[in-house]
Amino acid sequence: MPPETPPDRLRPLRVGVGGPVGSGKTALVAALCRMLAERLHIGVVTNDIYTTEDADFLRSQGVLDDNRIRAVQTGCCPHTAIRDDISENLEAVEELETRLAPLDLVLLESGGDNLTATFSQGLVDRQIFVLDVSGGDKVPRKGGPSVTSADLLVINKIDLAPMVGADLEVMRRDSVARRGDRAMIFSSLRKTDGAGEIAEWILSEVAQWAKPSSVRG
Ligand SMILES: Nc1nc2c(ncn2[C@@H]2O[C@H](COP(=O)(O)OP(=O)(O)OP(=O)(O)O)[C@@H](O)[C@H]2O)c(=O)[nH]1
Ligand SMILES: [Mg+2]
Repeated sequence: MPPETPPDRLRPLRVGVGGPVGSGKTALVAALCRMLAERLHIGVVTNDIYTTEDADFLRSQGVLDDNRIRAVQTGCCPHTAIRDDISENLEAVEELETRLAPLDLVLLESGGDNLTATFSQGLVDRQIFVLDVSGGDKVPRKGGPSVTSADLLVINKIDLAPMVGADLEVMRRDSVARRGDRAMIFSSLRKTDGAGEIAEWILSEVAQWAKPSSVRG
């Protein structure tokens, strides 16, 4: 059985998952739900511009009970709905948190966007930015607020690196130059355990979030 949410925190950890179109955000959310659903109570909010495609996909994969997944149709640029007018996303997150209480973790996937996209700190507590190698190994070097300041940078689809001529060492070097010692993980979500390291990162953040404030580092 997943643990009870500790009384110290009034709500679960909210983690935003952003990144360019098709980089693997939904694949990551699906993998995390599969790996963590027995240990944590999880809710998911997805964002698409015109459809409910990502929520439909997650439901079709059976990664969580259907009622734990909510779709927001932004109808506008993805970053607008996660940064400028967060009201619809906040309503969806709060509805899940109330209806499914107690939750440990809410994953909120942004619609695919560009390197300027970041989540409002009023909406999420941690941000994961997902790049993939097929955009070219120059992308971390291009920087931007997400590459620079996301709590975790994921560089996904490393199985495709030889096919697209992406040099992972260049990506690592440029990420470190932009981010210093902030977390960065390479992944291939084609592999069954491809999100293992990312799941460990989430578990550690949830544990830190749930600690009594007297011992929180
Ligand atoms: N080869 C390979 N394909 C991947 C990997 N991760 C995801 N994909 C595939 O990439 C495609 C896009 O993945 P999604 O998870 O839908 O990407 P997304 O970022 O959610 O896309 P949008 O929400 O449309 O921006 C899908 O066909 C995935 O199966 C990976 O690590 N390796
Ligand atoms: Mg998606």
